[in-house]
Amino acid sequence: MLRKLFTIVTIFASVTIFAEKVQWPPPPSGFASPGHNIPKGTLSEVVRYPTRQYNDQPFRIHLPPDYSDTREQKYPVLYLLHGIGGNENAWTSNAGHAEGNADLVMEYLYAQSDLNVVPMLVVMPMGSPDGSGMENFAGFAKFEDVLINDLIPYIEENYNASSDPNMRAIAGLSMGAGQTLNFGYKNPEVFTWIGAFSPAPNTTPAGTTIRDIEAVKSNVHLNFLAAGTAEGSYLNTAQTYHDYLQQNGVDNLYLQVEQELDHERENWNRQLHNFAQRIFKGVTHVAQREPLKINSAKKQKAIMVRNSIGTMSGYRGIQIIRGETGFSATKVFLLNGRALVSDRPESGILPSITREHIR
Ligand code: FER
Repeated sequence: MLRKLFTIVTIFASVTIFAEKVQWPPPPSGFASPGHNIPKGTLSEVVRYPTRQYNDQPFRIHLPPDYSDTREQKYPVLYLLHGIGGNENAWTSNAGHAEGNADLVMEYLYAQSDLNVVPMLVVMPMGSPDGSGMENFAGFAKFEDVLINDLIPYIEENYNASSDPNMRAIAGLSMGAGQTLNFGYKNPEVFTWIGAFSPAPNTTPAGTTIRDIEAVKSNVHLNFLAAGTAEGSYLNTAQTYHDYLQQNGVDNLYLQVEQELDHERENWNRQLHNFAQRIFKGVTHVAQREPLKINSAKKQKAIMVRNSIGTMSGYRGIQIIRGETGFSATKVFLLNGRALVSDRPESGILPSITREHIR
């Protein structure tokens, strides 16, 4: 009886601590407007990166004030995805009918010294690589492979960006929130901070997406869902996803409900404000951490990869982050295991992966 009571109390405590249905107040007015006396970051023009299947694809990137290409500590990266009618310009202020003002929201946040926001790169890509998403949504699904295997390696190669999964976040609005949930929870060894703002009703159910709930629990540092009370089916989608995570014991879980906000820019700017100030905190670099958990079903695959390592790249189960010529690489990580094998640039030699790395 006592034990039962203890269990109930424990469950109750963990629910109240972690699975909060939060009601953070709206940010101060001006949080998404140009600040006159605050340091500016750098918002790039459109940059194009090569993909294996879809030619060159566009993104824009926001660099924090004082970004340094040579800073020893590499920057964390937030991949920020747009809605169904958007493109690589949708999250930025000079886009006319912007869905959000990520550059201004970030600069405001950095200027609030009490918040200690971690300076980060915010990458805003086009999320439908063949443009077909508008007709049948299929294009948005194709972006998973492009994001993980083309864009992320490009960013880590061309900016002073960390390739530590603990330093990689994914977030988005509406259709981009659907992508965030579909890609993020399927790949919790790639993305470890997840934010879905007004997720689209066609988001794949959590029970279908999540392949390894234990990996989600051990890897993902922040599970953030949000929607406005005037949004109907989007709020319902956020609530349903939240409930699944909660029922399956996922903590660090938040559902932010915005009073009276609809499917609108103010809503998404607020969610970026709420999300970005909480990410990349409280984790040490992967080099100092235990390997990401990998379950036994996946171990076999990883070992197989090791045996064929000299002959391939982009193999399912392993990702070569910084390929040089041939199969030389500076960083390699198992898609299904805790990353990082070597931090040293080693020309011509792949760092060997041993059982140590995939336990
Ligand atoms: C839906 C599928 C996608 C839907 C909305 C979306 C309302 C996406 C909306 C957006 O990106 O703004 O069924 O129904």
